[in-house]
Amino acid sequence: MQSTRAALRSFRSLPGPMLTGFSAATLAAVLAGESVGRANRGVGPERDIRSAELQLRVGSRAAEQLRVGTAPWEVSFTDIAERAGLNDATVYGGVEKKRFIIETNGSGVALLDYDDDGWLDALILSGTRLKEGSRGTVDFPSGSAPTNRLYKNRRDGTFEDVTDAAGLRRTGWASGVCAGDVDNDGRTDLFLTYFGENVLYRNTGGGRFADVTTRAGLKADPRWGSGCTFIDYDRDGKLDLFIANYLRFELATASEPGTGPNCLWKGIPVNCGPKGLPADTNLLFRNRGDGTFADVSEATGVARVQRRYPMTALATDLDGDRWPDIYVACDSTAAILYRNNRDGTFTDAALESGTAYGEGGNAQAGMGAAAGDFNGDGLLDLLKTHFADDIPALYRNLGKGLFEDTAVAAGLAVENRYVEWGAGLPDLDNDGLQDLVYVTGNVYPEIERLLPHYPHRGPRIIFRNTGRGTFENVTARSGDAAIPHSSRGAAFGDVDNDGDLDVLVMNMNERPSLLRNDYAGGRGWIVLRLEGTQSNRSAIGATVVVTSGGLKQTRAVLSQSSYYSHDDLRLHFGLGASTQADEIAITWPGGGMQRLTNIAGRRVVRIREEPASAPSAAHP
Ligand SMILES: [Ca+2]
Ligand SMILES: [Ca+2]
Ligand SMILES: [Ca+2]
Ligand SMILES: [Ca+2]
Repeated sequence: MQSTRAALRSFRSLPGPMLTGFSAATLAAVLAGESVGRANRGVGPERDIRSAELQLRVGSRAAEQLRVGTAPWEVSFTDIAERAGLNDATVYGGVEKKRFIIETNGSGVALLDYDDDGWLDALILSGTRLKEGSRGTVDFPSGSAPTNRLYKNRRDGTFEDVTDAAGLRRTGWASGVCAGDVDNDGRTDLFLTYFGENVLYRNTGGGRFADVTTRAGLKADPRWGSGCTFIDYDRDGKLDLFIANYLRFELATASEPGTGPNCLWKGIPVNCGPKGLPADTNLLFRNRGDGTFADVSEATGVARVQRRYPMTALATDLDGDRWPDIYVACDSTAAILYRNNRDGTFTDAALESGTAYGEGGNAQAGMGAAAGDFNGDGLLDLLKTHFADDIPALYRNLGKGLFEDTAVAAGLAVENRYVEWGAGLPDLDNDGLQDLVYVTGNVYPEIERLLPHYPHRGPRIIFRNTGRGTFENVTARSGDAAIPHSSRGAAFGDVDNDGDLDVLVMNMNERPSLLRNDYAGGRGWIVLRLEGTQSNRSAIGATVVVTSGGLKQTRAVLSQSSYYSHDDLRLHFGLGASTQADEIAITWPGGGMQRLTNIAGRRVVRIREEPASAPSAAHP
């Protein structure tokens, strides 16, 4: 960090013509990347500056090109949900008015191949609705109560509703979904959180799931489950389970809209909270390997973190020590980074890592979280979405567990009218540069009549990665992505197996959107399907660096990210002009490393963990 600061100081004193079109923060980002990357080799600030100067010469020309909007964008989305048969409207509280906070947060979605036929299936979680003027739930006619829906991919652009056949019909206030193979039998299992009782579904094969919550020892008093993620925190090859709890909420005694300082937005009466409502604590369960889990929330220090409103959870190694950490986006409070201490305990390192707050040191309303490598340096960066009047945080990974919010420098400050939810860093045009997507929707539908600047429904915001550490808002050039909805969860995966990433989106009180990517260019791609042997079989927690044509990209196999959602476990990489991945470097969740070279693209490559890569390769 010292060398970064020194380089910045020197750089700011340089004469000016090169600086046209760049903010000081952008320069800082360019420079910091250089000096941090070089720090280990003891190269001083002078060389950093020359190198940054070179980058700027190139960058200025490109910035000029961007200003006149000549850069082609070959991605367009078509919402195929209706024609594909994803027609069941989600029910989530009031449509035009939200009386209580439980009606506002909505739920996640998942893209998973539950029947292992190589085609992604779609899971959409649902809530329910309160009776008008009452605190009781609507009495839906028998068989028509809202439920989570599982749609099987028929491989022809259409889907079949298999909710009942799969045993997944369930009515309640669902929040999040996380997925992983908890019993290492090769079938992906599911955990769902609720305002109510959470559920563990074991995938029993034959297209069916069984509710094993009680047998697994996970039956508990109702709380408000929010984010969740499977994580093998002790690296024994068995997936453990982290569960976030949003806050403590009692519907029977909850305050009515407008009845206190935390029940107003811009002076207008709205549903109360989260501020003013009591916080809860988070949970961690260790997988005993016999189908049951032990509550280790206290012993691991997970429950020690208090006074937060935790939402989406994301587990991966964030500080490069090959032990998985947990990042939790928290509403209206500091985010949590549970750093894995490698001894069965966690410490909240969000503050010291730079990921607790925004650029200005302020607490933000964290909703969604995503991990990716936007600047291609081989380190996983973090994206976190927030409330209206705010922009997402883009935490650039500086290495060694340190991050810096570069959202403004990266060009994300061009839009702030919308509440931001599900998010990701997918490479939508296969150019090897990870693009940036978030979906939007206000939590106060009744506001837009009075304040049209804050619409109930918002577009899905699409930013393309320019390759220079910045993003360009291409929403208006991305087809149906711009059609407004009040969205929450979003999941990324290649639903039609044509080599580009599609997006499944949860819409409040509407059918979901299935945004088919109609990418028209011919760039290469590769999809990696990882299978752990020593490590957990679904490889949750693995990190992969793909090098192709001089570009480096990093991705992690995640159990949850975006907003309460689950992406395809297979990792997609754009290859640009290359036809192959020159190198694939995998860090398995058990800590072992594996390298493959010259792997041909335009296909799904299945990679099994080599026994030789087992935990001996890891350092403590
Ligand atoms: Ca399938
Ligand atoms: Ca399983
Ligand atoms: Ca891209
Ligand atoms: Ca596709």
